[in-house]
Amino acid sequence: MNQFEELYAEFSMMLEKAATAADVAQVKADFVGKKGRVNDIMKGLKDMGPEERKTLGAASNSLKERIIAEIDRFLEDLERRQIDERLSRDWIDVTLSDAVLDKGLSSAGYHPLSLVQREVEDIFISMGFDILDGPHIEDDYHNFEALNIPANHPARDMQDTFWFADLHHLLRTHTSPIQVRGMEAHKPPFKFVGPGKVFRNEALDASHEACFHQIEGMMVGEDISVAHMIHFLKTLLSNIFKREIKVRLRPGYFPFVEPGFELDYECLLCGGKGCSVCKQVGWVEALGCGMVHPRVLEYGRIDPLVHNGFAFGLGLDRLTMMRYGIDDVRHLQDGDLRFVSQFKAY
Ligand code: FA5
Repeated sequence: MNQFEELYAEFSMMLEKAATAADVAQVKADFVGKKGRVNDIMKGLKDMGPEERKTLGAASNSLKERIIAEIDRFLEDLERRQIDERLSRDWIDVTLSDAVLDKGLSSAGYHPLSLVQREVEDIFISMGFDILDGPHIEDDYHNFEALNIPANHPARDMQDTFWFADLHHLLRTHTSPIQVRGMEAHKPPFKFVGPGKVFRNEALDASHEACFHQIEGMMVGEDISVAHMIHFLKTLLSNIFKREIKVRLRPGYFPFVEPGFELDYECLLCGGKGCSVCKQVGWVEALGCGMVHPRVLEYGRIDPLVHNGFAFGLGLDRLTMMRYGIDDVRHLQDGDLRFVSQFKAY
């Protein structure tokens, strides 16, 4: 019987030294494995008398059970210790400010276009506008026809379109189809803005991208006037720039508005002196706008004798450039982290 106690003591000593699960597996094999020490004793039982064999057999079985139970307990303990150790090493205090995190870990940030888009949305939300969305892949009807641009109308050439092979679907060339979808979904009075990506097969330069961003706006009700439109656009610009900036409104042609206007900013990059962004003219086109054409209201199943409204389509990339003094629209989407990481705060 002493032999069992000695074996158990030896086992305990070996187990205490085990640092990993592999060490424990080795101890287990050495003591209770097929070729282990306890089995060696059991093999010796066959040469003994029946009484002795019975007592020693029971004792070696119970030793084996004790050892296995001890190993299981040790493994559980080992796992818990390893988890505790990892937790004390790998942790992050999510309440730390950006300033502290920036010393070692980098935190995610917003793209300048998203920052400006959110600012514009917040300003319109505060004035009671809803936010609508629309698909990037549009059909001819929503992008052109319902906006009073029938097939073969020369205005289709104003925007170079990426068509799909079926010649019926296209990548939307402006956010104006959101007007059509807005009218389909809502009864007047309503007012909403709809931001998003738009696509045109354009020659690229400092102020022209092929994939850029607009935010559409539309308000329909009774007795809406150009004065309402100017009020909302002025409120937008003074909130975004937080100071008076020079703008000019001039007549502009869009088949879906009448009368139509274009609004320009004085180029904030050169102060109006002339640069590559404003093509040396001192002004940058900000948006197109006007009073919704009666035919467009009819396409939206709104009676133009009862209701009228205004709409605008604002270029978000150029607004972002003016807001942050960015001198080339192509910086916005070339994926250079050194550029985007300058804009983090909201
Ligand atoms: C339109 O897209 C009309 N849908 C706007 C509109 C809506 C008029 C509702 C009336 C009523 P335009 O093509 O001018 O219009 O584009 C509007 C604005 O998008 C421009 O003023 C400019 O700020 C911006 N923009 C146009 N083309 C580009 C481009 N290639 N890259 C970056 N911004 C552009």
